[in-house]
Amino acid sequence: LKHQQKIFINPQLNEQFHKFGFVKVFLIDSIKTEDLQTFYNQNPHNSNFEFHSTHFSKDRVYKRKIQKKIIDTFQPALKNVLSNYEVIFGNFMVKQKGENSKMPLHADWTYVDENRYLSLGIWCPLVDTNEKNGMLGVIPYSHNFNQLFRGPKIPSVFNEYNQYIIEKYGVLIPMKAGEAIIYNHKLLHFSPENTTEQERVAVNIVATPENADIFHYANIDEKIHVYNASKSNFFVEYDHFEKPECNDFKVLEVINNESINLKIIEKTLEKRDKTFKEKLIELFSF
Ligand SMILES: O=C(O)CCC(=O)C(=O)O
Repeated sequence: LKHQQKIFINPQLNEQFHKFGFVKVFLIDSIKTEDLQTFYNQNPHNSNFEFHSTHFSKDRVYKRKIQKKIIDTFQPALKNVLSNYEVIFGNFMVKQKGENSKMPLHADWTYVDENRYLSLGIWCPLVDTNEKNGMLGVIPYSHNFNQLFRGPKIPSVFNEYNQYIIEKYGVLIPMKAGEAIIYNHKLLHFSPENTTEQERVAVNIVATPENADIFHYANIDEKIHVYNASKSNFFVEYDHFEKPECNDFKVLEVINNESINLKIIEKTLEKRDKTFKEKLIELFSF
């Protein structure tokens, strides 16, 4: 049933999304990307990491300001694309030049009960992205793996296969500033290093179904805590990798993320058509 859920207003996008686990759309024009870039330059995130996100900041006033700017900019555009989804969290993702700027393969955190609902990541670069400056790479069909508990310090079952999966199944999607990849949070994705002098700033947004409760799963002292994150600003109001200041949680004794082996990986990702990568790139080149 979940596979027929109406996520996008446009039926063709809806079909592509359920098939591949992501779609690419035009989202905001150059006036807005330039305005956001200027806003970011005036409110830069100071970090020694080559890849960093405003989400890592411990300055809550700063995080609230970023959140507001991103939501105000994207909310109207997303209303025209998504059906009954709301934006709950927004950040800048910044990639400086350097080997450590690469983002390893991962799927994003879990935000909703994925047995019933599906949450979305929206990744929108403020500059054109290509092989040199840290474009986004995706693993088509990887949203079909059943890894329902994802969050800070919860180990990924894919770790030992990361390189293999990227090499065999990874597709790098060229994007212009203001285009966005909208993906199922279960989708595995990654981004290579930025080899250019220009800092690459992108926006990442979390959107959830309007009627879904929001949860946050985190490994706290080797136990999985499930927080009720439905109150507004849960994600802005706590520090990355720290224990959330929220007493509304349950402790799970076991994480029943399905175990993974090569056979399951190939069965889920392998497509008979060996040219599927080229076809996908063509499909999303517009
Ligand atoms: O900004 C990037 O290069 C990677 C973004 C990413 O992986 C994410 O937002 O989860």
